[in-house]
Amino acid sequence: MRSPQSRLAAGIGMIFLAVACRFAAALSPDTPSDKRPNIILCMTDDQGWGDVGYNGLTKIKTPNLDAMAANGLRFDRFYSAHPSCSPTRASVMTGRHPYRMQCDWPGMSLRLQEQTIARAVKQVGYSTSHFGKWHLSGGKPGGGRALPESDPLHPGHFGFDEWFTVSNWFDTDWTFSRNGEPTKIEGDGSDAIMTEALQFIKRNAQEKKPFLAVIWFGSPHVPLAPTAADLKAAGGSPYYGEMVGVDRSMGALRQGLRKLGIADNTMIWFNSDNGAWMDDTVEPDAFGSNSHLRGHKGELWEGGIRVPGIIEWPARICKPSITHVPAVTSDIYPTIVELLGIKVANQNLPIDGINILPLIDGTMTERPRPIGFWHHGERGLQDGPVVWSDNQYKLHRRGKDTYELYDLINDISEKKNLIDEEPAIAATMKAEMAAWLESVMQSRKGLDYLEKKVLEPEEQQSAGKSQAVGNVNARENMNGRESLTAF
Ligand SMILES: [Ca+2]
Repeated sequence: MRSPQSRLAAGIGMIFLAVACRFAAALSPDTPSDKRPNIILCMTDDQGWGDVGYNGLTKIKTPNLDAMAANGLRFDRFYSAHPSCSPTRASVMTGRHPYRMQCDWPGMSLRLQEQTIARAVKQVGYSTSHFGKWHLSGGKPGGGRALPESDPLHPGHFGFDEWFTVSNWFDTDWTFSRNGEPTKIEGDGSDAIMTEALQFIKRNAQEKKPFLAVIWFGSPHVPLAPTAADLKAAGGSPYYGEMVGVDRSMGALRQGLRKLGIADNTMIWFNSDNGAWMDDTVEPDAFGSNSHLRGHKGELWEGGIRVPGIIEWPARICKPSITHVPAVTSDIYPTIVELLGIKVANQNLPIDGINILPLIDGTMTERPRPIGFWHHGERGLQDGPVVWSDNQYKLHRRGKDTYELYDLINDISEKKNLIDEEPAIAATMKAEMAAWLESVMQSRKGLDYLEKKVLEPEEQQSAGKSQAVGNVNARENMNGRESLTAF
């Protein structure tokens, strides 16, 4: 039995906890900068749902990701907006489905006419920086190149003050671009970008300036080239050797934040960009695990799009929990914009994501609207698979007029097609899916932009500049278009 003193101490502790939570809750454009939360968006490359200790991984331990999950909000149903790389990245940047901006495949670029999360947070005084894999500048496929200052689509053109970036994946002993300057870093690639990110974080913490750090790992994507020590720690598995580096880096980040005294009011959002890639011709699980989920990277089965997802933010998430409410990478933009009370001038609508602050606060028990997924088919977009997924049911258009329906609550592995058993549910979802597809097709033509068209690449350069200036002066420049917060 606890003594009155220890009960009193526990009570005081609870009061402090409650105060800490309220401290972060009320934000407006006038909130002083030292009270604004820092935001860190971390994303792995091709990590499967089952590639983390808390989801049953036993090949290696992931103590730091497990600790984050145990201390924050752990998503059982976090989705990448697309089953592949660049398109999901575009959704993180914009809150919109990547097909609205024709970012259809890995290696395709982001349009400068889009608003980005970096441009938005700069409007309320945030420092912004990108670290690691960018993959939104188009160009040649293959290993990540150090983007030159002359690249028209490097992160600096999308609102990032600083960048330590490569065009695509990277591994051990890699050459990154520090704001356009090639810089070779020996050792593990995840350690390299996290060391650089911590320097940016430290500088801003010392200046008491809030920041956005976007940290996009190149692991555990192929080719698999972990350090010798990480390979050994993973029992000889190159894939899991890369995951050892990711987990260690996340530990360094959490420890660094604590050391700087800013861990409490820093939101760390961690997720993967698509499910693990599988190849039936090689040893099972050589490229990761989607656990009991069907399918893999490149498919709209759950294994291609349901990924590890965690938000750790002690000042606001006072009570750690696991949520089964679906969330998606497109939610990141509207959530942060709403959190910081930003009125984005000339916001391109529609936004596909939703503000999930109520989920973070524990008051959202169901997702208010479904999530749409779309993937190119062999003969083009119209031929490709489409998914319309709500809290329970998932409608999967597998071919032109071929639909399947799954109950994700009772059939997580998508084994039983209910299309004939639930005609009313299928009909409603088909109609909603058709309307969403039509809306995406309109966006592709550029109808969401001020110019009502997609500009030519050279014209986009100046659009990017005016978009950035527009955001900086947004509070003076609101011109009557609907703001994001009204959406
Ligand atoms: Ca990927």
